[in-house]
Amino acid sequence: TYNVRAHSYVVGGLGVTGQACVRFLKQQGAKVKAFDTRDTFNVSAPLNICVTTGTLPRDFFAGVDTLVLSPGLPLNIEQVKQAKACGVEVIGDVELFARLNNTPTIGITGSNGKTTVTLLTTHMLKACGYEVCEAGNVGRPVLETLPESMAELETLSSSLDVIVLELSSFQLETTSSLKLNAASILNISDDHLDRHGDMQQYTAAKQRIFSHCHTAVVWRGDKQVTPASNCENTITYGLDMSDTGFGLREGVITINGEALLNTADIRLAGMHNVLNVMASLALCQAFSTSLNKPALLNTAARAVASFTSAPHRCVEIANINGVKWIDDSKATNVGATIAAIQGLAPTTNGKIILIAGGDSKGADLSALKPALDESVGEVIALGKDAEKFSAVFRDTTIVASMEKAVLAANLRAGNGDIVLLSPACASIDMFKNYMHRAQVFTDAVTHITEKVKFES
Ligand code: UMA
Ligand code: ADP
Repeated sequence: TYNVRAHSYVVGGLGVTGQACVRFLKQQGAKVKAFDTRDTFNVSAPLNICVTTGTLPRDFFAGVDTLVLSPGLPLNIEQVKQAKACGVEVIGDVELFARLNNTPTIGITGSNGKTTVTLLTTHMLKACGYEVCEAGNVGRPVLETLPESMAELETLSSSLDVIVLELSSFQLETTSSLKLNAASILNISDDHLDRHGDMQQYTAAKQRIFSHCHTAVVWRGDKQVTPASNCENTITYGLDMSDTGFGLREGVITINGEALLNTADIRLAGMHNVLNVMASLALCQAFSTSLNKPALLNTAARAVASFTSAPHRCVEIANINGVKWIDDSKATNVGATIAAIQGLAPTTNGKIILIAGGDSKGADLSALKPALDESVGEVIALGKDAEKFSAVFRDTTIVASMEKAVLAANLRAGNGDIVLLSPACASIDMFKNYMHRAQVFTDAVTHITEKVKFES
């Protein structure tokens, strides 16, 4: 077994992940120091270790075995090169977790739907009576799911029955020994190419989720999500009728051809969410078969009715004079925005006004064109890559701020229309994060609501 105490670590980056790594390693009695590439950063509690910023001294990695690198830091930075040149092993927090974890674990990756499927799968397993915890890219660093003391780690004791991990391509890139009872790549569309170079490398990072996986959950709609490595078992799902795995027949989700769940019971909008529900059901099924536990599909299916969307994912925030204002700020890539447009278009007789833009992370926006041409009346674009929208859609107006975008949308929207904030881009060029972008949007919309009240 892997012995943390026997190693000397450097933690690279002191965001949420890095701080959790330092706390964990110190608790286990390992030797640890850290660097951050930024001059200033915030820590939630004093770390009481040596932290170096900027360029590292030449002997920084002397005597160090392992660099635990934060997911936000690319592998090609100078500090990582320096570590590798000194023979230091470079891993991420998920790999460290993998070497120590003994609790059955489910892994979820994909360009879109990860958080929804992670939270829904967790919700279903809870309903089935399991002690379950979600972690990873969803927000809670994975190391926080391990038992606190070395003694507990060694006696394999954990209070959890199952851990549900949301895994980003950044986290998978540095992971090699993660054993999963069930895993899925939900879908693959253009994202994070500024980090991964091209689609092939981005897909390869995601495929690492299947390296040591018992049962793969596979969407029939895209060949790229089929495991490249051998898994013992496969469960498939898709929106077609199918006698095996999960399928759809006249608005009813089926399992091996038998009716399981009416889609009318799903409280999330759009066909992409029907896929997310199927993926979650399939992961629960895969988890129970991997451990020879009793089937739990009916209980899991019943739990869908009590699951509502996580914030900032296609949520209606206001309805002013017959205009619906929708916050889909979490749509940080093209695939998510296409899903939002296609999911909402059938729900309106009016037009969709799309507020989009930000940092496109090197993405090709032309994939948006068919959805825009088919269902969007106007685009109001903002941020670093606003002009890229003008290139794919004729009726694009560029504005300088979110407040101006909301004012422009309000001028153009009439009864029955939808104003959709679904940026297809990251927020970091103008906002702290996608939550902050949503807040500025909501405040601007509230401002309009108040004006309407005042005037009438
Ligand atoms: N940074 C530096 N220098 C450093 C350290 C960080 O410049 O030395 C910058 C990074 O380039 C990045 C930011 O700081 O812009 C945050 O990076 P980080 O690695 O410190 O991030 P954490 O705070 O540890 O949060 C990470 C995930 N963030 C990223 O992968 C960017 C969180 O996912 C995740 O919830 C958390 O670990 C716990 O596991 C967020 C995310 O945006 C939600 N993920 C991306 C996505 O979903 O698209 C991948
Ligand atoms: P992630 O964690 O992968 O970013 P989320 O569940 O947070 O995924 O959803 C992010 C965005 O993607 C939201 O805008 C949501 O409407 C959209 N989305 C969710 N599921 C899917 C899917 N299966 N296919 C395409 N888009 C999706």
